[in-house]
Amino acid sequence: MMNQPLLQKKDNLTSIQSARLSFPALDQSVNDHPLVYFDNAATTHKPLSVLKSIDQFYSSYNSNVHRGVHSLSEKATEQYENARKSIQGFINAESAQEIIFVKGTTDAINLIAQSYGRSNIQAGDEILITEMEHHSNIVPWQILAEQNGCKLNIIPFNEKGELILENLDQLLSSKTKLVSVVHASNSLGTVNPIETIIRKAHLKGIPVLIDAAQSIQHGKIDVQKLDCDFLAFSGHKIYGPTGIGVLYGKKTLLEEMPPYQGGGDMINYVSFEKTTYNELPYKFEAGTPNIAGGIGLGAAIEFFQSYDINSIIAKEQALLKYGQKKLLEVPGLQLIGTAENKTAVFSFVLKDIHPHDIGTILNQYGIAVRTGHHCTQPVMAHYKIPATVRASLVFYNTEREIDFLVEKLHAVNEVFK
Ligand code: C6P
Repeated sequence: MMNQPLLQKKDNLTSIQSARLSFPALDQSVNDHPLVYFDNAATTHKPLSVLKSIDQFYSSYNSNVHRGVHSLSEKATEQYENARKSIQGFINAESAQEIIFVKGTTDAINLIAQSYGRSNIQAGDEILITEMEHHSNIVPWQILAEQNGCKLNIIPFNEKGELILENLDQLLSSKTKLVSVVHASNSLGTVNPIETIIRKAHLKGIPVLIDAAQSIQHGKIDVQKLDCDFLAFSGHKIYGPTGIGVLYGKKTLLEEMPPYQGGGDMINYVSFEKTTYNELPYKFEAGTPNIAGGIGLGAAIEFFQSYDINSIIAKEQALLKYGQKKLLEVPGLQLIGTAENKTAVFSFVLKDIHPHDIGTILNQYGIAVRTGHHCTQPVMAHYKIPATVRASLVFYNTEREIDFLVEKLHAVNEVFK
């Protein structure tokens, strides 16, 4: 079945189906099979327009930003700042000053922990997170707790992988100084009702940070409508480069926060007696930034916005429904994470076969999945399993690829019979 190419290039495709053609890396064979790339939650592939934007930067106007008066530096600065404006428009931030370029989601959360956290959260105070957080929304708070004696409080989830919010009002206590929650879980796929959480936290005057690493690429995020106080995402999960991401913060909060790192570009004036800091967003962007990354992320956002978001959502949800049905045809397969509202993430275990063995066999057929704890060990502890196999899909994936995965999972079962 899979001897034909996965994509019939001459088909009369609609734009959402032909999107796949924009990704050169998808058009290759791995272990003599057409690549089936199901590791999109780890990182997505990059469209040609993103690759070209990076190439153009380095091959024609490579220069440092915010420093030179020469033409190349001016062009680099203009492109880099244009990317910031594209991101502002994309998430509907009120000002481009609220868009801080960081390395990624992890970097953004650490920035909040060390800047906002150290100046606003004290010993005995609480930070409320959920049981399904990625380690990057757990460990930065644990480091803060070691530094200042604050505590972590946890919203649990049920067997389907949905947050249990009945006790939210009690969990939001007078000690709670920040809520930091994942929008979509990377290991379960669950999409959390962040609107409710934000509304309830705000009723008690508690700010909310949203980890949008696994949601930014699957829908429309409007930070003003959500009214979140901070939001973090990584460029590489929304078709952009690695090493670049965004921290959005409300200007009033960012202005009050001390810098996280010191160095070039984040200052206004330096003397040995007193140093003053630059305005937003530069106050939080010390040193030469990832210029090519920022420009590449701008191109990725433009690429993403060139599609109708409702068509992307519809395609991904159709893949989710199809995959849920087909995967359950594999004897002994158990889906981990069956929330009503979820992204096209299939985490599963298959009998007592080790996920790494399954991943290794699938790779022989050119199928790329992730196996392990997915940096969510508390989620694995909840289900009392060490690891899962995770197939994570985006809109360039196809039902035929799911069929091929299912076919090869039957083969895995045969191997371990
Ligand atoms: N999850 C995954 O395979 P960084 O590494 O900083 O770009 O993103 C961290 C991060 C934060 N929150 C969530 C919900 C995430 O999924 C991730 C990254 C990848 O699931 C790599 S572990």
